[in-house]
Amino acid sequence: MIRFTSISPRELPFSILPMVLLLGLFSFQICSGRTWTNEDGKTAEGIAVKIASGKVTLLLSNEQKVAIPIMTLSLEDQQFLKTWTPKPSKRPIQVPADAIYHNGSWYGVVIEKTSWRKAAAKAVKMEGHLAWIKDEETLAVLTELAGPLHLWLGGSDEEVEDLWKWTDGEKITWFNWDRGEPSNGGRVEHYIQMRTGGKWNDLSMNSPAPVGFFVQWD
Ligand SMILES: [Ca+2]
Repeated sequence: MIRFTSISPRELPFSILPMVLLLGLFSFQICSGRTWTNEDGKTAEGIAVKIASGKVTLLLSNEQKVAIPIMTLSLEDQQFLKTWTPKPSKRPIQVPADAIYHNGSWYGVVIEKTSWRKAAAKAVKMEGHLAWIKDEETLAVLTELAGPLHLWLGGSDEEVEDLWKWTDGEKITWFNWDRGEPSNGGRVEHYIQMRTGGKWNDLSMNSPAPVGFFVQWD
């Protein structure tokens, strides 16, 4: 059961209204949001900032974020989302200026030869994480971002052989392995790299092949 926070303008205290109007001058995106309706007829004002795994993340006008299964929205809202591309929110301070925005996340490349583990730690230190690729669209974005570079991604099967997970613990169900991969060469290839053309390969922790890594900020 999905419940929207009830925030219809009628229920806002009068004292808040001038503030909302004032904020409107500075935060165009929030106020240009739409009214979303769920299957129970409940409504919420907000903007969609991300679409992933069948869910849309709404930034409500009270600044709460909620992830809602798209199937539970009204047909009109579902139709709207089919032709809509999430707009970037303001670039967070920790995200480098040359990072690119896609569907609710920012992506950057760090050129530095390092082990998968150290790359993962560095990405976290940068207040992000090694990038995850969970759909075709993100693959296309990162393939272009990488150009000819071989880079680490945030996925491994180091815990259980052939049980691939992203570093958020999510089981990987969509892959883009290169031909003949994953090969688990020497039985020590447990970490995913992206090759030129966006194809994936499993490599050992200290493989010298990647020249750097992708960082993702959500
Ligand atoms: Ca391999």
